[in-house]
Amino acid sequence: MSEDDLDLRSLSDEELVEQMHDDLYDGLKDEIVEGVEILLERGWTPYRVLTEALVEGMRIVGIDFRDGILFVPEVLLSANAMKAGMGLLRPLLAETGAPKVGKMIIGTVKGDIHDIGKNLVSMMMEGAGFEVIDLGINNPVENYLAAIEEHQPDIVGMSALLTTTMPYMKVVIDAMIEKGIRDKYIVMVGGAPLNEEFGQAIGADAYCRDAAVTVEMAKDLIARKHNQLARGA
Ligand code: B12
Repeated sequence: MSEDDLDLRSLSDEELVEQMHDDLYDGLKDEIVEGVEILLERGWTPYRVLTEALVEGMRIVGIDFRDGILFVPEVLLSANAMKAGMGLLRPLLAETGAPKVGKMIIGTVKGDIHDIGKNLVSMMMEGAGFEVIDLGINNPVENYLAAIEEHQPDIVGMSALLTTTMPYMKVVIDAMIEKGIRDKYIVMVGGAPLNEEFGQAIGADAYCRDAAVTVEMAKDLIARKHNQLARGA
């Protein structure tokens, strides 16, 4: 590959973003980090870099993975490159200085190791002023229950990217019901194979298709919860 001698700085914004999609596809971590740095230097907002350069690049990777053109080892490299880019953006997105609007615990459910979407949701929620406790991947129901007890969050978030792991979300919600604590918390779920209908069927308060919608929905649900509490008091 002659990518090495390509000077990313000589590219226009549009060319650079296109090059970053290619670099993400090829799992080139250093190039992704450099691309993110350049776009930020050029005055792009962290959110714009995230959505237009990284998330869009990962969308393209996802299509070729689905179609059998890319395989797990390659996608893992892409995911690592994406994470390196996200690492640079995280502190910038969280830098709002706003008072904390609520607390969320979030984790990927048992059997599932996908965490890019969950990490993105965490970043955007932090950026919107939420305190986020990230439980990581492959979480059995016990982890959620322990974290709920320890952190007393406003929101319990679950992520699943596999059709085989998404039913596990109901296991967690049912365990909350059994313990008599379900109604104390807002349960939000997400992940590519989910939809609104699924969210309702398992008894979640909300399904959100992406991180931006999650932030808006979370604010809305917290406000509603506060109103309810105020009325009840
Ligand atoms: C990257 C990736 C991987 C990486 C994961 C690396 C990592 N650290 O995450 C690796 C290579 C490890 C991997 C492994 C596997 N993968 Co995979 N993977 C993907 C891929 C290409 C992209 C996922 C991604 O990161 N998307 C980008 C993020 C930003 O989007 P997102 O996750 O959807 O998140 C957004 C929303 O969903 C939402 N959201 C997400 N979580 C939450 C949580 C809450 C609370 C809320 C409100 C919102 C929310 O907001 C997010 C941000 O906007 C998808 C393809 C796809 N189209 O999704 C396949 C995909 C999910 N994988 C798939 C498969 C089959 C697998 C494997 C089984 C492959 C194998 N044969 O081993 C393994 C499973 C391993 C396991 N046990 O989990 C299938 C699933 C098919 C199915 N119907 O179940 C997919 C759909 C690919 C395909 N079409 O075949 N994978």
